Amino acid sequence: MCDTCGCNITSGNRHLLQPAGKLEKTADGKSAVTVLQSLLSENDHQAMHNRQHFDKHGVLAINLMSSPGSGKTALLEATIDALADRYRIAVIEGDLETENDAERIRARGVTAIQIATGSACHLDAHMVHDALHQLNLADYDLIFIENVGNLVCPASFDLGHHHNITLLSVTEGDDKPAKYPVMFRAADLMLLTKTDLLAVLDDFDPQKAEQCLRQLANPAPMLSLSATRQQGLEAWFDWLDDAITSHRGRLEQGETVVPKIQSDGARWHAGEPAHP
Ligand SMILES: Nc1nc2c(ncn2[C@@H]2O[C@H](COP(=O)(O)OP(=O)(O)OP(=O)(O)O)[C@@H](O)[C@H]2O)c(=O)[nH]1
Ligand SMILES: [Zn+2]
Ligand SMILES: [Zn+2]
Ligand SMILES: [Zn+2]
Repeated sequence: MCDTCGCNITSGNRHLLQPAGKLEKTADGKSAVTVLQSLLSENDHQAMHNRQHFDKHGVLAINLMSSPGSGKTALLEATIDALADRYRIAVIEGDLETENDAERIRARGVTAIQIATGSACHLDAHMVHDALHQLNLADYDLIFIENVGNLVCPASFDLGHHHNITLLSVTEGDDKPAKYPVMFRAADLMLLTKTDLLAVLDDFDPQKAEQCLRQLANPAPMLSLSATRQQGLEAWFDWLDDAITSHRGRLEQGETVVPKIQSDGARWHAGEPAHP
């Protein structure tokens, strides 16, 4: 459980806690809560730095979040197949272990950097910084960051990206936004995935899924698609076109956009009780 696991101590920021590290415990002792909160604030600094890297090169960075297996990599495969001629795309992949997803992306002819988080259930800004320094950002228009499959923690960490997209596959149940509000509140776009399976599911109601999103006071659009059957992809591509055009417009005005970060999840990571 994230209220006690300290899962925001990762290989990217552990040095801050070590002897002579910025957040090393003082002799009188800092509480674990203070240390974990300080780690989140260090993460925010790093994220700002990452966003400056992206913005300097006119790159739009998108964070994909969802449960394990809801179709993030399949969506990226279909998107690359359709848009690799229109945009220069790279992918940063986060999983606990394996290069599997990065290999699937590379098989499409696109550069992919795999981050193995080990035990951490989310990506953080330090890990993404290591990955983006392995890319020549001038070579790309669009960078997707596929976060670790987890419906809570990834929404608590700014990675330096611009937009959050939350996927909900139809096999997960239409009440997921109500039950796991943290990630769905953070979404700039909700993608209902694997809709080809609706024909064999008798209890998933897309309207109810959208209602649950609205009950979180999130006005983000919901798009329905099937990546493997190539259905509903045009509306998703249109959304991406608009997002890239808007981002370029903002950059010309010297502006950027910061994604929504959900402090509920941060509260759990900071070691406070989830149910006061
Ligand atoms: N029927 C159907 N299956 C799909 C669709 N998209 C993905 N799948 C299947 O769902 C499984 C998981 O898909 P992935 O794309 O690997 O899911 P993921 O979200 O990247 O998974 P993690 O990275 O492990 O979190 C695979 O067997 C896919 O073939 C879809 O649109 N329709
Ligand atoms: Zn966690
Ligand atoms: Zn994946
Ligand atoms: Zn840097």
